[in-house]
Amino acid sequence: MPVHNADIGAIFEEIADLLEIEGANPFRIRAYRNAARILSVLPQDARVLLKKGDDLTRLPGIGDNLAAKIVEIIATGSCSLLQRLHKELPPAVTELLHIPGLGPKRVRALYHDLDVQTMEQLYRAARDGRIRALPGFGEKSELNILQAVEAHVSQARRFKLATAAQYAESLTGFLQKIAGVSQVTVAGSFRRMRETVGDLDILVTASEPGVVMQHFATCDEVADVLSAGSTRASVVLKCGLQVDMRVVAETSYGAALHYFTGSKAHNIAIRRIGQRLGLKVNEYGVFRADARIAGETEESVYRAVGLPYIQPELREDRGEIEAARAGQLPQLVELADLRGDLHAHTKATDGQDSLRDMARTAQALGLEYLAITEHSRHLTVAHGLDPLRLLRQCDEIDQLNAELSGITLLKGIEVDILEDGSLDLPDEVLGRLDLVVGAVHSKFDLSRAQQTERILRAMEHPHFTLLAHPTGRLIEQRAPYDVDMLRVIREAKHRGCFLELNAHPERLDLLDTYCQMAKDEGVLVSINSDAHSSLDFANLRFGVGQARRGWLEKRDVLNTSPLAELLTLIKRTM
Ligand code: DGT
Ligand code: CA
Ligand code: CA
Repeated sequence: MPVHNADIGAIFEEIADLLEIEGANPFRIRAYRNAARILSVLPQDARVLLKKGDDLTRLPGIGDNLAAKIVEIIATGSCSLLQRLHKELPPAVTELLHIPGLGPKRVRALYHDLDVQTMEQLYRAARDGRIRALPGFGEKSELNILQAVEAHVSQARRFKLATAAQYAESLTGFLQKIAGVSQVTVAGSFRRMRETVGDLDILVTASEPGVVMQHFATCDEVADVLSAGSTRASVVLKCGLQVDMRVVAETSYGAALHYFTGSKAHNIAIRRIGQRLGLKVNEYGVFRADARIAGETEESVYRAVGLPYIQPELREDRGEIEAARAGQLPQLVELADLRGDLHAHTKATDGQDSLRDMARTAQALGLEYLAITEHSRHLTVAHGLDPLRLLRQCDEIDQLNAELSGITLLKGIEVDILEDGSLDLPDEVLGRLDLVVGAVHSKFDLSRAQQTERILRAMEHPHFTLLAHPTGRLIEQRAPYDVDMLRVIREAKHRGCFLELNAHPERLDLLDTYCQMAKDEGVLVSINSDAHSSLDFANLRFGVGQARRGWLEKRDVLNTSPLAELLTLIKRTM
């Protein structure tokens, strides 16, 4: 089985952890961490890029050294640097870093002085009172460690949707090649496009279940078989992701798909409706007494309980059943509805590709327009643009637009919203652009009132068009900043501005519940890639998934408008 990007990412993450415990150069550590993050959600397989002869240093965050390591890992499945580090420090030690309050220094001390290498040993050392005696520790920190280990053990790890997709797609391909297999579907939260996935739930129909079970357990991506029966198995992949696989009969495929897609709350609500109609709904079908009346397709299950088909992304028991009953289900937006992308970077700042390459790729994907929105000067780490460089880029865009046909580049900026709500570039410069995307990149910890004021003030700006990644959260890494989103949305309505749904797999921000709020308040949402390379447009599908979870229809999404209409919509008159 192939090495996935996420596997390479996991190796880099471990290298970074071990280097950190060793006290290596912070820049070197950060390079590995960045690369790990990027690879864990990168939609294109590095292996495939390599086979095509692509230069891996094109990937964001990948220099010559890391590119060579990727080549090595793809070729050999491991990395000599990691092996060397493992000779100095045992592998399990890095897991200790995940305990809040245990930095590299303390982990090093625990290992050297108490020979603590695993979570289990850490727990015992704390419980037995051996940690308090170490220099730099005390009774209080020992107690904290004990509690943190307990919390850590009870907390199941979740995978980002895009990371899970790397494994879901290859497992699906693997299962499809087994003789006698006809349908393979990944159900569960993955099918509902939840932003994180606890485990994968795969349904298979096959003429010979035994053959499928046999092959599945021997798939070399599998690290551990938790249980295996004649038609179901649970395994843990090497990356730690659990997979539940079931072979089901064709006649109950729809019922099984419905059941295992969930959510549990949605299922329970459907089952209750069935009960009121005197029906039993389960994973085998819909039954009246002992007679099966539905189950071959999901549609048949819904029809049996008197409802139209409900899209998986809506199945959270958040009003979809009432809407279905009232004939008011939304016609959810689809990837093919997008006509353009309003947030992208080039190598003028921290992107990887030229204006021309970005335009060509967007066009090849069927987009009609692409806004180039570099960072502004305040974001020095991204080599943000000052007025002079921005205006120079505007000239380049004019020239390129004159030359290109079928795609229009729009002139924009991702301008920093400063702490006081002012924008990082002067009015007269912003006024020369087609659109201004405003973003909070600093001071995430302001109070709710201050953060809200800051953003409202930015929106009051005459040229402000679109609020980028409105909550600032990074999935499983950084909580959203505290902001009154309803006020922000109402102000956007009042000012004629828009909100972004950033499709980057680590962001997926606007959150689904806020999409619903924006829709209710009549504010259009723009689903943008925030592409830092031409490969990143592939992330738009995750943004569309989140938008669908937020009940958005084509008409609720700004960038489903054709160019002429879009230009009217984003023209600020105030
Ligand atoms: P996850 O894996 O935590 O991201 O979320 P899910 O939704 O994939 O949950 P999972 O894997 O535990 O179960 C898959 C589906 O199976 C779930 O969405 C609904 C169904 N299911 C699981 N347990 C129950 C249950 O106790 N009752 C009902 N009605 N359905 C259940
Ligand atoms: Ca699941
Ligand atoms: Ca499951």
